[in-house]
Amino acid sequence: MIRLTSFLLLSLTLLGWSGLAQTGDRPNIILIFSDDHALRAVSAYGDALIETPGIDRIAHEGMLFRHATVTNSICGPSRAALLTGKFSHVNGKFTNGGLFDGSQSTLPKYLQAHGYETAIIGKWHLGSEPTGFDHWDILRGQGEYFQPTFISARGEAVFGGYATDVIGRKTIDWIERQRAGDKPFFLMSQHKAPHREWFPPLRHLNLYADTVFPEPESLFDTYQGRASGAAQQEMTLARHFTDRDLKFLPDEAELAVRPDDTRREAGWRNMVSRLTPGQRQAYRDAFEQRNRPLVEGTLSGGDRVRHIYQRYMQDYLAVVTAMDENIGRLLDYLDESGLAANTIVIYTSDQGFYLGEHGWYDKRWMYEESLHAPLLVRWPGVTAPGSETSALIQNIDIAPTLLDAVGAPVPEDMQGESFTPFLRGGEPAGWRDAIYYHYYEGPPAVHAVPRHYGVRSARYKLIHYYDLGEWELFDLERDPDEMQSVYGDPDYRDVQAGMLERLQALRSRYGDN
Ligand code: SGN
Ligand code: CA
Repeated sequence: MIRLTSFLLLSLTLLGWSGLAQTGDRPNIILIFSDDHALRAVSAYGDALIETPGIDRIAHEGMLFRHATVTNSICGPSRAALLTGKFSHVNGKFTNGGLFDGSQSTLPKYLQAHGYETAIIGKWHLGSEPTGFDHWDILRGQGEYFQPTFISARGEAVFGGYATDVIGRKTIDWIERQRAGDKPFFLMSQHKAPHREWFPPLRHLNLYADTVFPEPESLFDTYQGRASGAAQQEMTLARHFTDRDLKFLPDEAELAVRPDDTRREAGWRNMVSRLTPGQRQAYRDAFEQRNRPLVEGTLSGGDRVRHIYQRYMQDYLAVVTAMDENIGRLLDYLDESGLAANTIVIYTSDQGFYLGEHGWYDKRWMYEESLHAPLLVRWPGVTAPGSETSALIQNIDIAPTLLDAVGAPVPEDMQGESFTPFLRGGEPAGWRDAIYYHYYEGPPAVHAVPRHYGVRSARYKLIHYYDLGEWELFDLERDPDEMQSVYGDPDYRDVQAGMLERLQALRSRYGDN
């Protein structure tokens, strides 16, 4: 792997160096990116709640990463980390608020300089206008599930249909008809799915209506044995799951946004008003009976939470299924068009998600479910089909990996590492033995998860909630569900000291002060 300073890179580009790289062997790259996709909702990971044959194909024909982690488990910051190959404190995108500084050097810009045609379609959610893309066609803000508004260089336009299908169609359409085609391409196909409030397409409204999903063991977590933040968050199925999440649709007369609506209420009314009256009726028909025990209050305590959990899974997983169908369709298209053999396909998400573990939905924590994201890579002729690794990977590694994979120099200031050696079947010596994490969107932001940073090794995890002055230490081998912190436990004195040292070493290595 070659590393060059960004200054040198830019100079080479200005000198027309990129124009020399006109060989035919640079593969196309398609990065399929979703929003909030938990590993337990990808069947390739095993023990999953549903089958995802489309996504699984990428694993069966490529490599599955068991420990792909994010640097900051929230939407905008994850996307910024992926684009720049840098932590939030370096790329400046700490929370979902504020704009991403698009003047920075990013993966698509480096690929452009390397002779690639670049495009992004779907959810962007970085506030500022995309830079580094020859073509961009993005959802406005969080985006809507039905009849979504897209923004492109030509302005705003509403597209009829279900967002996941629209993004799937636009993706294939760009590859087939819109791109110039005289260069290899880099395409980011980015789904809104399966983000809250998990609106399934009409064809799947009842898909899982009769399925009883297994409950996670920690569904009724009491948050003993951990720092105080775990009990004080606002993301429980029991107390914070809303009528919106259950799909209690407002009456037709209540759809218009009102002056006194909060941002969230306005967002909800906008979302619902995007459905046609017929679609809203189909929603009411599908969910009325299933929601009745909750409306009528006939359930209480654990039974009520169990019912909410099942309702949550029905919708979340139906949304995943629709996305999986579109991913399957894209892979079929690559086969039919003959592009598959010379195209790297990656599937990942901006982070994981809680599917009832600890009694929760949402993400943000450094705990396993939201720290991990699915990561599957198919690189025909290079990566062995059906291979997998447990190496500790981070989302900041994706940019250096892709540059390395196509023979482009990896800029020196990227903080991630290329994991192409794993994709080529090797086990590189000296690969990182711990990852660093920092989450910044503390209370009063939605879900009230305290700010924290931490380190995770293959076996242990140390977390510091610095606003609370509290710590947690988990032994993931003995306590994979992270139910009992052993911070301060004399049996773990040496482990704790070692992890503290590693944390400090990583903070100083990455310059997070
Ligand atoms: C919305 C959601 C939250 C979610 C954030 C961030 N509420 O505010 O539940 O945590 O987005 O999500 S909603 O009722 O409006 O859906 S992120 O993926 O964009 O980071
Ligand atoms: Ca997200």
